[in-house]
Amino acid sequence: MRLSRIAMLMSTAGAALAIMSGVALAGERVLSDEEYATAKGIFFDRCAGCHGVLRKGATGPALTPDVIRELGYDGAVSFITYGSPAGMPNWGTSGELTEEEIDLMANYLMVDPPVPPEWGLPEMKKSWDLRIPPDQRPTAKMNDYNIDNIFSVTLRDAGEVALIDGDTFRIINIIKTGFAVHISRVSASGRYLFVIGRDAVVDMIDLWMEKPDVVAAVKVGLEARSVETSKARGWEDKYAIAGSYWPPQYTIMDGNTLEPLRIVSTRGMTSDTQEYHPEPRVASIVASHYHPEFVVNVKETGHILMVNYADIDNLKITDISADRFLHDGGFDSTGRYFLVAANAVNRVDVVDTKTDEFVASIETGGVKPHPGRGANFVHPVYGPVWATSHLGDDTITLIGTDPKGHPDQAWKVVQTFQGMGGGQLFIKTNPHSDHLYVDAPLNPDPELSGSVAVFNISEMGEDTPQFTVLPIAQWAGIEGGGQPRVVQPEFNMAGDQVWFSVWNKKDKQSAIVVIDDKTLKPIKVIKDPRLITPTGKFNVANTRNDVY
Ligand code: DHE
Repeated sequence: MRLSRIAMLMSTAGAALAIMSGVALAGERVLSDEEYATAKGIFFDRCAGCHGVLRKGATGPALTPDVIRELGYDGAVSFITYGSPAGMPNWGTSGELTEEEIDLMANYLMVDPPVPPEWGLPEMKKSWDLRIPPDQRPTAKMNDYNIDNIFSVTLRDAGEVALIDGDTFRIINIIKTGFAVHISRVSASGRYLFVIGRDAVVDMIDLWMEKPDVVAAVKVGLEARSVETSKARGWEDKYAIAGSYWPPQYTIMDGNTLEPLRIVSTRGMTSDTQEYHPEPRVASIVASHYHPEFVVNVKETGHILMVNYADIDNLKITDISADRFLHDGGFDSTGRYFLVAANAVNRVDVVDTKTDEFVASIETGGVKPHPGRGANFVHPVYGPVWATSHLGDDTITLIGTDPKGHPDQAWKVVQTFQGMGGGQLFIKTNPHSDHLYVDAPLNPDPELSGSVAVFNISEMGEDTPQFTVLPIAQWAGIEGGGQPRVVQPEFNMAGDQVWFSVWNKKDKQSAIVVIDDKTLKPIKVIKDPRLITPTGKFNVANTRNDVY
């Protein structure tokens, strides 16, 4: 019998004992094997990302049995059903989980979490699928697409990406990828697209093929969120890297074949109290433009690792102590400084990718900063700034990013103002745009989660800027109901159109709405039965060049 299974039985037996000894909470019961497996699957799909596989907490609070028993069965059911303004989705009232499933989850959380197995080189090598070796791939672009304006659209619950031609709005191909695919990134040359699933499957898509498709795939763990490729001069397309949530590690792969080359564990001590953490997950990863380095952000322990890949057999890692619970982030407009949200402590940390030094830790003034990659623009009063929205409230924060031209404001909060409400996830602009877009897909109010706020950049002053609300979900004309959430604004290559996903449940209609950035009017609604749960969209040119 496998160890995890024994632990599971012991946990279940422990809960049974607790119930028999009279400390059972109203509604609490022992789950059957089948129910336990279902609950384990739901936890992996819906909860582990925020709360951790071992449930020790990160973006969301710890959910260890002691915490849940304190909260009580009814409290747990209520939280899961209605969510919270601090960013917990309303799984019940949105129709995502049924009452039975919520009952399962409340009971599942009363017992210790199962510990998943490790995943090393033998497992990775076994999973490695080099479908088309480099010497059998096209030697020139075989299609007429303007590949720089292709969008890779995450079809979350289908485990697919849709490649959509940004010039014609036509779907080029729907490609099977890892389960609950998360993000796409583009190689420095712009030829290859890398996609990572929550199940840690990396797919490499060749955009030069007549019909772009997967040429290699590998599974780097059991759960993951980030993938990136080498971008330093002389190292373009040489390596790819993927960060795993479980096991907590990162894997450097050959950039042409995805052959796994080096695996580095991130287990270790927290940066502040220097205590051991068994699950320091790898959150965002970006590629330095200055050195042959990847910037690897380790969530639970708060380390920013500058991983120098110049000599893959003798990796040199600069380990920068930062705040705990690092999550997502992006570069400033010059591509030199990387700003990353330490979301559970309401801070943004800055590192200099030229000197490999820690620059600042900034309290954002809001609850749980969540920038995506953030938004860079020139503020009429404060000069170059980088903006983040917040998951836990309606705050939008601008941070000065120009230490030479505006030294007094550099790495300080220069302005905060309000968006539509809590549950904001992504903020975006473009060098060609005068608009700043902020979504709120996790807001429990369907009116707000179906809209986006737009601010005029040139009208920003010292006073609080006002915003216009665009009813994107309404423009999509969704038939058949659901709670379609508007998520992740993404510009086209020219920076004159903005794409929004209208993300509905998997058995409901979803859509992509494209607006004209100047007039703020819809110019296209892309609907197709194959567009199941669209979320992130990654324009090749913007993603490749870190334009946001
Ligand atoms: Fe994401 C980026 C993790 C939930 C859509 N998400 C990221 C990154 C991380 C992350 C670490 C940064 C990757 C990088 O830059 O290398 N996301 C997590 C979670 O742990 C979390 C909170 C819970 C989970 O279970 O996964 C989570 N994310 C979501 C969603 O529910 C979203 C809204 C829909 C979906 O597709 O799953 C979602 N995450 C995104 C998107 C990005 C992202 C669209 C990339 C934004 C960008 O502009 O680069």
